[in-house]
Amino acid sequence: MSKNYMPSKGDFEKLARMKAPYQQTIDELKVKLKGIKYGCLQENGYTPIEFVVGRVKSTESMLKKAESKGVQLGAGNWIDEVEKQVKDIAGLRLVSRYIEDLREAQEILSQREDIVVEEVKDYITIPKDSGYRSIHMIVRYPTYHGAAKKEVFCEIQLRTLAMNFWATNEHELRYKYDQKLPDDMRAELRKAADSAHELDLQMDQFRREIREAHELNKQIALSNEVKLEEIFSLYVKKDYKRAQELYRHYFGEGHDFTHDPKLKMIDDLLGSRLKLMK
Ligand code: 0O2
Repeated sequence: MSKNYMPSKGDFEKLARMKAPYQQTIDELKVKLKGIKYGCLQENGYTPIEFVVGRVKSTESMLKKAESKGVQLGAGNWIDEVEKQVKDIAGLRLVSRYIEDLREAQEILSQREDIVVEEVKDYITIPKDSGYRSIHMIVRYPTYHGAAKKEVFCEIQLRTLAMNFWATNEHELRYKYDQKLPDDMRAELRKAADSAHELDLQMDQFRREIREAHELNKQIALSNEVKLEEIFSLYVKKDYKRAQELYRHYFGEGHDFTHDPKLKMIDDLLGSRLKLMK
């Protein structure tokens, strides 16, 4: 925080009021990002998003960054200036398994109508000097806080699990050493960042195979669903003989639907009734 400026009690109250729509933005966008995750899982059995976390920037960190961007704390409409200059007051982190998943998530976000992408900083293509890798998307998002509409900035960081692991460790070390990491530790961290990236590139090669397996499972589940529907419609029409024949033909005795709760329920109902019938 500024050496010369100490926010008054009134300033802290204003800053807390200013932050409220940012907290709301995080809450809303977290729900929306989880909507992408579970929608993709439902549709494809696969999601490019592993998990999402969010935070509102601490007042101290926010004022420090505002100062570094030239905001004169305490002067004129300085709180408005802080909001204009510090674009990560609301911050979300979207973590994926693979780099290609990050690109897919980035594409999905770029096409949404409820957020406007203002800027993208690609620290995967060009990592920071520390070794930090991530994609930062600065987006504009409309909140309806109270009666008024307010458009706020939000930074969405997209990281792989490996990038996130590295960044979390590095962040804590920086904190421990009060931002002044010893040179040898800085060099070791840089090496670790490159190793994490190497791992990401290796893992990307497995991604396609894993997705193909999910696609295959989806098709099997779909075709089983169609078969069960066919048997069910015969059962409803009281054509028990044909229903039994088809049931045996398609599934015999050796099928297992435990991995799919919906199919298992239908199968339990139908299978037990058909088996009881002579
Ligand atoms: P917090 O939670 O804010 O207190 P700028 O162009 O300067 O406006 P940019 O390039 O997005 O912004 O990066 P900036 O402002 O340096 O950092 C924003 C956030 O990115 C950081 O938040 C970190 O979460 C992450 N980050 C950036 N660089 C590094 C890095 O070298 N190591 C790690 N571990 N994280 C980094 P704050 O400010 O740390 O935290």
